[in-house]
Amino acid sequence: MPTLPKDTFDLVIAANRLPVDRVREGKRTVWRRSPGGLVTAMESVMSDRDGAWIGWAGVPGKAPAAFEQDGMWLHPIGLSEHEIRAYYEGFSNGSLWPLYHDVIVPPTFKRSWQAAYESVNRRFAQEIADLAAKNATVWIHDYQLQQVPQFLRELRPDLRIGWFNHIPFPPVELFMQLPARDSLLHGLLGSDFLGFQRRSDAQNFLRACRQLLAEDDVAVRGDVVHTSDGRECRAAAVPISIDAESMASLAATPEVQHRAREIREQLGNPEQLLLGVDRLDYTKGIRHRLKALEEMYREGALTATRTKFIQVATPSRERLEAYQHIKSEVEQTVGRINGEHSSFGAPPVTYLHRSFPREEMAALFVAADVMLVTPLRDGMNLVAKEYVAAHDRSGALVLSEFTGAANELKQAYLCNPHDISRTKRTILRALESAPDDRSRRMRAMHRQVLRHDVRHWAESFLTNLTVAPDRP
Ligand code: ADQ
Repeated sequence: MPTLPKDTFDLVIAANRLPVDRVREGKRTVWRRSPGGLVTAMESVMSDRDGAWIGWAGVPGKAPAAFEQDGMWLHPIGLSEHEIRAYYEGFSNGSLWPLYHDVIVPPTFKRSWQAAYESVNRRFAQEIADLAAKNATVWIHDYQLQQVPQFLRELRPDLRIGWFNHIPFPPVELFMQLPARDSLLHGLLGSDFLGFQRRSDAQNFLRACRQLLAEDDVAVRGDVVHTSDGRECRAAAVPISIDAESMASLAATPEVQHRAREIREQLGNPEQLLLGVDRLDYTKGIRHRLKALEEMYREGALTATRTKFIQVATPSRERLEAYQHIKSEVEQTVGRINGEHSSFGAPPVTYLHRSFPREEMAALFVAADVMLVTPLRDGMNLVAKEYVAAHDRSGALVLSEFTGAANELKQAYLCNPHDISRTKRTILRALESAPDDRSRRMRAMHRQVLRHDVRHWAESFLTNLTVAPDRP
């Protein structure tokens, strides 16, 4: 069993998941770094500090021993099968996820889920308290850990505590449905700084504090909540981004460029190639997108031989009923479109329900003339930013107004995915736009994403946390 390199750390990251996956290599089980920008962002801020990351290892049972990987100290948290069902699949993804995404599907509330959420949040707080050095900085991530700041503050008042919400924070009219609403607000208020994807998310949180908490408990002034124990907690927007430079340079490699041409050839060299890439989640608007495309093929606005569509839908949360439901709906619609419009060996829609390496994702982005990002609600949407990073002048982005990304990528072809008729017109506009209009839009968005990358995000979160109002 490895020994701790030192007892405590100046920077502790806590997220539901560790940034590694357990995989089998022959007879051995090894840890492999999970793909994604969060790891890159954290690496960039951990490189000059002593950093540790606390999170669930992704498998039920006792926590494996802590270990070091890529210069990060990784400290697994154990979750029992019951806790996975109640804290993670239940309260986090059955209650909070739908509630925080505009109740696209109805949330389910169960008291036993809430109890498990609280007890897992206490465990995270205890583990952080044990690992954090005196006056250390703690960065907690996402909706699964909203009570950790308060529990941690009770254990370790010396720490500087920040929390970042990767998903939207709902309007108070929806948030107030949550039976545990006061506990969650008090939980978050244990932080010095709360980061949100959009200004409106931060405003929603502040409004919830103002309307739902007793006046002798808190006072909200501007973007700061003053608590009854004399502390201050500030809430602001710090929009997340991607490792844009690395996506841009990967997309420019001869291998990826070659693979992009090959993908188009394999599809019979269509005149136009459309692409969608999403976790298979009901928030992502995949059904609405397919409905728009189905009507366009049926009405002849799109021709199956000339315009092809690739939908990559990553498997997600497959034990939950709402996810099984969206999966079968998507599969039925793809089957219907292809059944009606395919010629031999040449379906208009290619549906890929699996994960791909980064290189293949980059090749898909490069190959696509138009990227369709149409969520009904999305905290940010990194896929939109990845597509824009992979293109500096070609390509076009159709982007839902309900994504955080729409606040920054203003030159996209913006759409309301609920309005199928206008979404169809927007897709056509993107397909038919003049090359210099596309190029002007793409250049502006490319610059924006390269300037505001994931390192910029991590640094600005930590700066906000460091300058957060001093505690008494
Ligand atoms: P997600 O809902 O997971 O994230 P998103 O922001 O689009 O959504 O990130 C998905 C990531 O997975 C992208 O980097 C994408 O390239 C990758 N990916 C998707 N399908 C893949 C596949 N088949 N193979 C390989 N990689 C694949 C949550 C919130 C978002 C917020 C992010 C970050 O819901 O709103 O943007 O966190 O804060």
